[in-house]
Amino acid sequence: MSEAGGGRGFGSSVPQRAPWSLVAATAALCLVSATSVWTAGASPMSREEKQKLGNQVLEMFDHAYGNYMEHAYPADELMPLTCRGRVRGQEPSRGDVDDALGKFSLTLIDSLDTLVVLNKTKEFEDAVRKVLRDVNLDNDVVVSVFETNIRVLGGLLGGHSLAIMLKEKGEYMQWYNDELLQMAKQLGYKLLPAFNTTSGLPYPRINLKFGIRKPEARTGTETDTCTACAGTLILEFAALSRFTGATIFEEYARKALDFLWEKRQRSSNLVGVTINIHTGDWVRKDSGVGAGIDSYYEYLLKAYVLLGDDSFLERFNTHYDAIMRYISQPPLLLDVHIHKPMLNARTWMDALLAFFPGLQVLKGDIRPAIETHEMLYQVIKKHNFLPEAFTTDFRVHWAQHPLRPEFAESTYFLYKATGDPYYLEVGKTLIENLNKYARVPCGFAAMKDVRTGSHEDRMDSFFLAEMFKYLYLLFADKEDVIFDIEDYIFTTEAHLLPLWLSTTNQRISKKNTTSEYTELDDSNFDWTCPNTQILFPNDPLYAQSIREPLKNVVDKSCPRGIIRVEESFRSGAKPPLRARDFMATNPEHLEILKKMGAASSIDAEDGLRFMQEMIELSSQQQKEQQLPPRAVQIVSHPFFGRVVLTAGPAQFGLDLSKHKETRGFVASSKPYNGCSELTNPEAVMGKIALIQRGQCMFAEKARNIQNAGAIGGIVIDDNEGSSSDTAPLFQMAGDGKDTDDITIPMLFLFSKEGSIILDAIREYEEVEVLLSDKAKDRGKDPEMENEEQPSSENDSQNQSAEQIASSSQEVDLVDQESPEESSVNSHPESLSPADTDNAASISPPEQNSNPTENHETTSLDGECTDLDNQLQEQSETEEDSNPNVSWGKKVQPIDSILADWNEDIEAFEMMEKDEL
Ligand code: DMJ
Repeated sequence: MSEAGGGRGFGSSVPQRAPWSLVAATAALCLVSATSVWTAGASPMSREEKQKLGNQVLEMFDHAYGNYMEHAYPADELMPLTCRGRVRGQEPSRGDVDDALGKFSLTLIDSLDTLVVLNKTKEFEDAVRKVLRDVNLDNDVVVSVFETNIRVLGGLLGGHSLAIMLKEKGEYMQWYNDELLQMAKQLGYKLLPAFNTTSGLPYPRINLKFGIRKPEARTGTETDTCTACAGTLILEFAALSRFTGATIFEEYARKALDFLWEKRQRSSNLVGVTINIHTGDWVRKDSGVGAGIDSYYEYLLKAYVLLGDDSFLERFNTHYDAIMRYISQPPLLLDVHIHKPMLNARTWMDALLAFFPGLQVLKGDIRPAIETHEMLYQVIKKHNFLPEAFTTDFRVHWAQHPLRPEFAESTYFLYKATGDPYYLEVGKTLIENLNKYARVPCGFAAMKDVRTGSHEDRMDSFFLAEMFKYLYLLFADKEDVIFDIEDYIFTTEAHLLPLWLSTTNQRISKKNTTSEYTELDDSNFDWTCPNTQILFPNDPLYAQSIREPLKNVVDKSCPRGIIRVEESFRSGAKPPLRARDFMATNPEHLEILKKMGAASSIDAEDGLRFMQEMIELSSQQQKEQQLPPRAVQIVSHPFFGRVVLTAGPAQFGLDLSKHKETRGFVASSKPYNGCSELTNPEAVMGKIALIQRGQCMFAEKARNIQNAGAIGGIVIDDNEGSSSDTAPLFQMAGDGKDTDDITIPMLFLFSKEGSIILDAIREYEEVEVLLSDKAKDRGKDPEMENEEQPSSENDSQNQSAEQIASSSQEVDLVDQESPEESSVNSHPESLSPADTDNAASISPPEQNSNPTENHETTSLDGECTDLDNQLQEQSETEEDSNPNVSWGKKVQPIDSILADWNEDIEAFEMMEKDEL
């Protein structure tokens, strides 16, 4: 999401603009004054330091883009751990994520306008030539309409916008003759069949060659799409129409938006997450500002900015009012039910909502933007990155982080709005974390688990399209960018579209639906410009004063409903019983439970929320019982701790979550399956032995390598191509006997991760690894000690990575063995004697075996209110005196309560349906 330059002066720099409605335009003007006013607060950053950080961003971009071009292009994306291109169909399917890949050199197209923003004009010219020469948009591949629109159509249009700007300047791109626009138009026509529904909402997927519904298209039977998927088209489609004069694109995108608006839940003015594209029924009736809905709201406001159409602003304001009423629970943004908007639908937030503070800046509502951004920053400080989802008490819910740019985007806009150098420091932390934890010799790798620091072999194209733009612009002064960024609007993928499109080719008939909009009273605009007194009082510490109370919100958070519980205490009412606080042995709780659903509507509402939370909690508990992964980190040259592989633990041997990590050089055992006494004990003595999965129990392998003197073992899956990206991790089971004799740590790697170590051995012979529960020691990389001064060392690193890559395809095993020895897919070790089916190997890990998780259990301190303290103390006392009341031991009561209430839930769902 976003708006170029925070809108600083964008009205004045575009001469023939359609008249603006007050809100967005004046918000933009407010930002001008803010930027010039703020000088105090965090210490100002010198021009030199800003330039140094800007240069660091440039170097990082070169590392990401250079490795993509060298090792992956023309593939869609770079796989930075194995240093090769991701080609759909050649890698194990990752499900929906792969629908972004259309064999159209996605990363190159997504990077086009970033090259110009980063002042790499020559590289841009080369890149455009490559796109024109190499990219085929007619592949027989099924792609996501949404992703193709925002990344590919947006990328081509952003590239075209800057190509014509450069051509006009007279130096670069003189040969350019709208070729990118022609490609964009071709792609636009390819996407149009997706809109062939009675509702006008597009199908979620389309075959680039065969369209929809034909047998050879392999798509067109879908019934549902997400709201963001149907509502994030207008910027690209309108730009395409206005650039080319072909009005059909804008018409289709408008029609889809009109339909979504019609289908909003009329009493709450919220929209659900997924909708039936044929009937218009809401399929998922929860509503938030993150995954599934996010850019729908973004595009309403930006459509107004780009197209000057008041109806979009009115729709946005109506939704925004609802969001602030129900979803915003400062500093949290929590999903609610569209029909019962006082009812939270989740107890966790997703990382995509990090764009929202940036959108609030564009709207002109700075205070909640500062609050939410600060809360997110606290989460990042705890985990180095924003996990894909985290709970209301800031525990990790989904531990991945695919290098998403949303938080950097909001940081940029908040800096533009406030001029507070604090946001520059935030940006500096983001840069440091990316270099320290995500940078690998061949690019930047997504985090598989922010708790262990392990990587995923993935570098999404949006990392280049968005992250580097926002980080670079954060530190750039006007003269550091070769054009005026304020003449453009950012799409959701941060592609740049010129604001002059607002007055070009306006031939679309606009629906006059003003009478349908909710009358918003003045209070709706209290938090928006032009109320400069609220936004920018003459207090240079304004932003800081909003952040201050939230400084410890994550580390020292009160573990129960932060705001609403406090509020109910203040008002004298008893706080409702929350599922996470429920104790089956507490008579008061049982009494409350009985009352729920009976007497008053408030009780009934509490009851419904309780049930919802119970379901959520129960699935959360199941998740938490899943395995906390371990990490295998390659610490020797040239990896220096940069490559961290996701590993599964064993039920026996040294528990790495309780003990110090084990570090050592690796050696392959002979026989490689480790199923008999080792014939090369001298090679594995004092080392970490590599053993192949299969042919005997895991424990037997462990004993054999331990007897040979190994200090640890890594079992590598014999199932070629398996990877922790696509297969669930499991815990290596024992052999049913006493395994206390096994004292060394044992970890399991899937084949893909294992082959990274095997390839490294082939290349460098001496490979040292660290086995731990969380990656460490990254600071020891000599290159990173010099990272502020990018040097040719990078090149040598890249070269090493390249060498690994070139060898990676050839190597299967370091140690060849006879075909009989390496029988594939026979895994007796995974069968525990008590349970002989395969599931035995996937035994539940010890609960809370991950110290990070333990540590994350929030504890009260002075930051909590006294009442919260009392509540917590009470609950702690109860737990102390009755050890049987911990959640882990209450699984049965929860299950039975849920079973009893199943009927009620069904009734509730029916009720919701009726309301529609
Ligand atoms: C981007 O592709 C877009 O910003 C999209 O709207 C959602 N987020 C991803 C990156 O996280």
